[in-house]
Amino acid sequence: MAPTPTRDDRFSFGLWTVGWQAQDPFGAATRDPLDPVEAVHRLAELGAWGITLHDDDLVPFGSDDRARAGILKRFRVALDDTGLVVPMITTNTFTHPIFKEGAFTANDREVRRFGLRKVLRNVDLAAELGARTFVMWGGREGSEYDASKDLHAAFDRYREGIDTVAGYIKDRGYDLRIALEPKPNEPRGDILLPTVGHALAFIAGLDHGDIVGLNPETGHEQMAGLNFTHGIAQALWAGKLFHIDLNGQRGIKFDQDLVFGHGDLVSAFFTVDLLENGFPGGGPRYEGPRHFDYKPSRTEGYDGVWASAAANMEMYLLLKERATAFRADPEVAEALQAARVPELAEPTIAEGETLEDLLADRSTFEDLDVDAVARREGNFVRLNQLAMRHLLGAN
Ligand code: GLT
Ligand code: MN
Ligand code: MN
Repeated sequence: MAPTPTRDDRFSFGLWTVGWQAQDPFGAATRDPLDPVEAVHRLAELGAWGITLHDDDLVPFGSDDRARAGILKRFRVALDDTGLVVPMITTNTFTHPIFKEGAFTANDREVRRFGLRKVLRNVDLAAELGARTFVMWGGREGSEYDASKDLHAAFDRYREGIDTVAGYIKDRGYDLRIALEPKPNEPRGDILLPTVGHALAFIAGLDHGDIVGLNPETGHEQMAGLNFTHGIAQALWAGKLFHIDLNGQRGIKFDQDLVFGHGDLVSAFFTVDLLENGFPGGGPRYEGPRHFDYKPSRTEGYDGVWASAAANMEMYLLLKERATAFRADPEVAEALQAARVPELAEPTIAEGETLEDLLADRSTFEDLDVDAVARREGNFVRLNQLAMRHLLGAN
């Protein structure tokens, strides 16, 4: 029996996900536009808790203030009717041709100033709708040609832009944090801040880095051949996992944005295990929304769109059940011991031990039977097979 989502699961979806009309670089849209109000109602019926959006997903680019107010009012009514919340808002700085060369790092200063104004206006909207996270995906911040960009200046301008937005959030007293979303490429040939690691290093150099963290996306790390669970683990360890974009990807290729778990299923299992059960030896936990950023396949009509939205939540809940059973299994506990997993939580230098003590401890070096220690087995494969049994429901 498939589990059913409830509000308590805190599942959220981008309006641009179910609302994607399936236009791609090779073909026109295969679906009619989706009314955002219908999206709110359908997602609520399916058991979602939140909906997220770019400014332009809801209010078409260039709308005047009156039209904007009317659209927002109608959307708010749908939220009130359904109880759906808006936990995150993001800005579109990539669709309009003005952003073809970037927003915060465009060579053209007028573009940068326009980009900042668009983002700041959207920060106000985020606060107005009660969002707690402001995602910034700089999809157009990058280049195709290395000669076209002074990279030193680009990082300066990127820092200036993010610090300006963060400073504005603080000045206005908004209860909002920025989450940067890394991606290695697409739509630009190479995008700045391509991975979780690059973004973490960038945040460390900001003036207002205390309210800037990450929104890692499963497929984006996997496009770079990286281990997504390792990426979110390091973000958590650094206290920077502010938000998450869950989806599916199969290998190093274009951004597939598949349903969560429909790409690398084994990796998805360990992602859910970390999000739901935390690190085996304790540590920071992810408390934010379980947000899906996927694209319903171009082959699907609206029946398929809603089926795929439900599939994301079902995959997550199925994996949660399996991961919980994995952690509760006494055989797994024993296999973890055999693999010395708990031992890693023990500091290498004992409490109260000095470096001089270590240097004087002949058992650590001079008298150590190096060959005997080298012969110890890892016992990792048996542990992993137990995880696979749980994943496949064979336990
Ligand atoms: C765009 C991108 C996503 C980002 C969105 C947030 S925009 O749809 O493909 O990965 O999360 O700006
Ligand atoms: Mn995303
Ligand atoms: Mn993506």
